[in-house]
Amino acid sequence: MRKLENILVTGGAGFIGSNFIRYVFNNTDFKGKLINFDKLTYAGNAESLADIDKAFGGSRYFFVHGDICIKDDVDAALKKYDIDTIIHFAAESHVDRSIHGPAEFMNTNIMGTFNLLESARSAWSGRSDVLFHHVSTDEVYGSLGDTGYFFETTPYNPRSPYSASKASSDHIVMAYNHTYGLPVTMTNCSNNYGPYQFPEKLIPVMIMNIKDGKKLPVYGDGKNIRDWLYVDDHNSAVWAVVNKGRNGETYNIGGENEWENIKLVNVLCEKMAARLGKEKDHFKSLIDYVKDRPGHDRRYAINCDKLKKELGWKQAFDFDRGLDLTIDWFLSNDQWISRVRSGEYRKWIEKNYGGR
Ligand code: NAD
Ligand code: TDX
Repeated sequence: MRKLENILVTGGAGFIGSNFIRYVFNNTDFKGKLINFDKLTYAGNAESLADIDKAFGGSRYFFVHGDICIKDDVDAALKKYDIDTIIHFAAESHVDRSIHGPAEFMNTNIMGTFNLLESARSAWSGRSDVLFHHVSTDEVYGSLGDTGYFFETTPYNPRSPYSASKASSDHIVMAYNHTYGLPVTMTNCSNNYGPYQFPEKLIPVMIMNIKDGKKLPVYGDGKNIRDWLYVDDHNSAVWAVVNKGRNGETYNIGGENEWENIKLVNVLCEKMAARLGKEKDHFKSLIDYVKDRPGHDRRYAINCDKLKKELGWKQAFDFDRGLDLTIDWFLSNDQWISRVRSGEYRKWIEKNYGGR
């Protein structure tokens, strides 16, 4: 039986991690303590959880400014909070950045995960009431042609520095389960979207550029396909796996919602036009086909039947509703956006931690 009393969430100040923490406090019957362990890189913004900090800070929610690559940071947090569950979101996550600067991806995603596993192995020696849950991506499976799906059994074939670093970490996690008996579960998810996504990924880039009347950069021919999932649906799946997933198993999570990039950008243009009082096609003239991403994977599509059948999970947000929620969030959170864009949010770290 899993204890699930004191949870360490790595990367909880990022896009999915911050939504996950909010989901656990607001939508589940979890009664224990949750520790958000985050380095606060460019993608980490502790302000994204101001509401949770206000409601639960110091009693059930704690923030630790730490680096998964520094063993002392991890060991100290595991000990201080008597951690029995690690949910590992922390990573360098943006494919374009991995092409321009792969080193940090290898360090954080591979060595950071290895470091966490080592700390967990020594802190939890011989225990079976603990869990290391690893959050991964569908990109480890490579790229699909016009047909077919990624299953849990699909051989790994990562093709970008980002996906190769995530694939490596997935293998190391499973090796710790097989070799040392460390209790682990893993999830491989498709493209997420929703509130608090850092404005470098496709959907927030397009929403914000439309709002500002800037060009909309579509890579290559715009016909690459992604399977989009609302972030709360990812988080309900992770919560289900952490609670009920079988030890040593991987579960695919997907939206069953495939879109060509250019079709999605057109929908965003139309939804924004409706909100900003413009003609339906007004913003489409901003679409700008630009040089393709090197090694750009053509199509991702997830089969998530295992998760549905075994754990009874299903998506709760259809794409229309999820996009409306996302657009409305970005249109009504100017302060978060301007602080993220200007770098102002980083002053929080300077004030609280002397700028480390
Ligand atoms: P993100 O880039 O928004 O957030 C990453 C977080 O990790 C940030 O808060 C950052 O400060 C933190 N972090 C980075 N390096 C760290 C370190 N060394 N020590 C501690 N914290 C560190 O990423 P995201 O989009 O929220 O993705 C979260 C996880 O989900 C990643 O593991 C990613 O691979 C995976 N994933 C993402 C998607 C997606 O569509 N965004 C899809 C599938 C899987
Ligand atoms: O400006 C853009 N123009 C464009 O055409 C951007 C930012 C992206 N794109 C294309 C590239 C992809 O085909 O849109 C698609 C989505 O791109 P991203 O938002 O960068 O996501 P992707 O590369 O698919 O990876 C995402 O999903 C899987 C996350 O960033 C990963 O962390 C996750 O593992």
